[in-house]
Amino acid sequence: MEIRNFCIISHIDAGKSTLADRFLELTSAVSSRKMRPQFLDMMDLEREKGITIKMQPVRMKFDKYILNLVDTPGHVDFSYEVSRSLAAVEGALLLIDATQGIQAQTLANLELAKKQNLFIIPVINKIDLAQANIEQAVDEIVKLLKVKKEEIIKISAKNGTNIEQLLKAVIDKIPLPDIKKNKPFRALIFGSKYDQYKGVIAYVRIVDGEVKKTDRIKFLALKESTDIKELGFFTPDFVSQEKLCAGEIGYIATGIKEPGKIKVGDTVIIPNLEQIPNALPGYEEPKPMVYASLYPENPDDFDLLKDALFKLKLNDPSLVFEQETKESLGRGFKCGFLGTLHAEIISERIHREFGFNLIISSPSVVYQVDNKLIYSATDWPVFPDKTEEPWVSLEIITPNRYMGKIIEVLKNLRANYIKTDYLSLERIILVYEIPLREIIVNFYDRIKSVSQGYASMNYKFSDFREAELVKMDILVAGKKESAFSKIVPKEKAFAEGKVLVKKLKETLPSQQFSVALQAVIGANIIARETIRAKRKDVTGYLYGGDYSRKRKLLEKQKKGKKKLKEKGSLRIPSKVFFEVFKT
Ligand SMILES: Nc1nc2c(ncn2[C@@H]2O[C@H](COP(=O)(O)OP(=O)(O)OP(=O)(O)O)[C@@H](O)[C@H]2O)c(=O)[nH]1
Ligand SMILES: [Mg+2]
Repeated sequence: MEIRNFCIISHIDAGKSTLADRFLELTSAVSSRKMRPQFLDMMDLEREKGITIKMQPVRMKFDKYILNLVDTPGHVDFSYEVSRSLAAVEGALLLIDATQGIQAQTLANLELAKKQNLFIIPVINKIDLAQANIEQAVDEIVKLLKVKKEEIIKISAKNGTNIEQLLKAVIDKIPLPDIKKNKPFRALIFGSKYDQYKGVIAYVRIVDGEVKKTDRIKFLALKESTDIKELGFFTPDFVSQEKLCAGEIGYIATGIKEPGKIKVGDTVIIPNLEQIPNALPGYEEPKPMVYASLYPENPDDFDLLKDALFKLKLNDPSLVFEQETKESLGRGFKCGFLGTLHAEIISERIHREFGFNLIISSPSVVYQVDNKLIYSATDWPVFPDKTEEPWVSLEIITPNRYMGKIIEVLKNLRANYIKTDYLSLERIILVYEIPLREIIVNFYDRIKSVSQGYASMNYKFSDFREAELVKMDILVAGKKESAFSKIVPKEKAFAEGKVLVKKLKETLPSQQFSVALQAVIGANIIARETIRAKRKDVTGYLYGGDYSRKRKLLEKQKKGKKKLKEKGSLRIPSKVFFEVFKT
């Protein structure tokens, strides 16, 4: 049987997972009884949020062909998933939403696919919608990919229009895997997952030779050897087989229980072969630019947190972490993420999949102080000499008519205008450079809202530049809550301090006593708010004018409040941290 390996790439929401559904139906890979929309979004979190977070391989059969499809996420925070998927396939379907045209991640993912020399099939989706502008999308694609109009396939993934035509194009146009017979076994690990019973499961693309269930395998970079517990392919469930051959995509369950022993990007070989093959090109390590500290709400859960992070890293190699200790919070981890959605998803997964609550510190970018990288406000020196922050090059794609409003948003954000490129007569790419911290929280939502959902953005790290930065601390009832500490540009300190204490006031539940909220820089208070005491009506049941008894009760309440305050028994619920960081 002949093999075709391909993935679907696009901007978020263009309909990749919906298209995968139609392929699964057409090839009868999933029974109609089990079918549900976005079938490959198997995590609860993916279904709730309506977005793909993990890439998902699945094997289908059509005529005499084996088709391995990899569905990928579209959100920029998960682009490492896309780049890993691309190394396992020979071709990509580049999906363009007909109501949106080319979007920022269309360009970014296309660039990744081109780097891998993949064959690209351009596809316009959502042609069923009244607001679809198919002609404009065609023009943009022709210009971008230098293809003929006729090569673009127009579909509706939702209604199932032209899906068979597309599948035939996959078979006709996407190159066969380059299989050289009789070469020693080599496979690339492009993903992995932890399973309680099967240990670490490596997702592999077999490049050369074959591997049998009974073989002993070795990971080249980490020099670890193991017997195989099980191997097979995805339907998308794991289906056990006797062997996997060159060109196939599948999994190898290793039985290894220690997560650090297997690495995505590593090459798998069979060790006792006479000739030891070379390592395959792995992946560039992702560079997290957004950092936040994670602490268990209950300090006794530290070991659970550690275990959770190691296991999640198997499923998500873009996560990085390092242990740290803070006086008020105990032991926790400084974690690096590819963006704030990534941080939110990881925290949520820890909570759900490992069952305990977390405190997360204010997400922050990486700073450079006196030529050293600083990942957390806690590590900020008292008297820094030279402070620098990361800048990115930012691309915003938008219809012309929203250009003014977008420029208005950028005006307040220390951004420098670079240039405007044209995708078509009506749509442009605005290029800016801007400090990363200005865009990690809320920025995308604002751009989306001023453009009625039509603008999209992408950014790339460019360099560190000098800036006047200071550390702002937050005192809650006089006590420093280091999870709220933040590095801010000096010129913005007042404004940001004010917003932060106000937000805290809105989100912190009121207490028996009044609570002062202060933003400070060193010894200077730059903003303050007070949460008024919640006065429980201890006198309510008294009738008439028994004034002395009433006073006595109030006195007693006052004393109680004082006691509470002295003990500092104010507990900040973890949801307050998430709320506050959305400012
Ligand atoms: N009208 C219409 N809606 C579609 C079509 N294809 C997908 N959608 C809708 O578009 C939304 C996003 O679809 P998904 O399949 O989740 O998109 P995706 O590209 O997988 O999204 P991410 O994985 O998060 O990047 C859903 O509400 C789909 O129902 C289509 O052909 N026509
Ligand atoms: Mg999806």
